[in-house]
Amino acid sequence: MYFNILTLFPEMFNGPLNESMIGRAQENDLLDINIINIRDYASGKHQVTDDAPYGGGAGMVMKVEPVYKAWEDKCRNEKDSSPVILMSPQGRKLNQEIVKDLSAQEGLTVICGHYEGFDDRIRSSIVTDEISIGDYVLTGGELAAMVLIDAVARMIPGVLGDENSVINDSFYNGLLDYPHYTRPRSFKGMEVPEVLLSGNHAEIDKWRQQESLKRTLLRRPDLMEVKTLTAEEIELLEDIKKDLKVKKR
Ligand code: 4GX
Repeated sequence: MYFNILTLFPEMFNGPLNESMIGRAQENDLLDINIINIRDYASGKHQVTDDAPYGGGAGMVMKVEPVYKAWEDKCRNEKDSSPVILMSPQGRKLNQEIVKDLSAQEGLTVICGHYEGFDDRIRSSIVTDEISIGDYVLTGGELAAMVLIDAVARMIPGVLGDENSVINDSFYNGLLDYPHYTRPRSFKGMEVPEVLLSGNHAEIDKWRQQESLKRTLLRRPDLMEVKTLTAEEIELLEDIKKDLKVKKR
């Protein structure tokens, strides 16, 4: 899979995407990240990329032509109609379902805005999707783009060493992850749950499923409302609810 990133701050992408899993994925040619400097497409001696807003008011607006020219030169492709995503707080809020859908694409182009915003004609000319990483305001779209790339790239087969790690993810089955433990068995008086030491894999699976359900119910009840539960999960959930009532008393 490839990513084209249109940005005014190409240097920002150097660290995060060249380390760890995403770094390895690029070395192994599973992932190709093309950083495109919008400033290279700005005209005039000063290569200006922003300007004052029509109608007045504070702040600067990113000009449309440099972004359009960069996209035309490096991203427009007859063979591939990959989405052009604008990172913005006005986009649809990113979640694992969107991440999974995007990972099925051959490539993605991601536009990172700075300043107060873009000339809106960026939207009407090239943007096909607008994504927000959450309801808070960043200084630019670069960090948001890196979050998106990281989440999407790890879904590409082969990027994570162990294919199971995606299947066991938080959210993969719509529930939060269960608790994990490793050595030592005892740490400052806190013990690893007995069942995990039992070697009984049916019991271990059941415990993990139950802990996933319990965490989701207590921490993210909003996720429980949208999830369709299996008969087995409904049964486990009844036990959990009974157990929680007993503890309250
Ligand atoms: N999730 N920002 C983009 C500039 C901007 C404003 C409007 C286009 C249209 C953000 C977020 C985010 C701050 C990135 C404003 N660009 N991006 N930037 N939350 O807050 O994605």
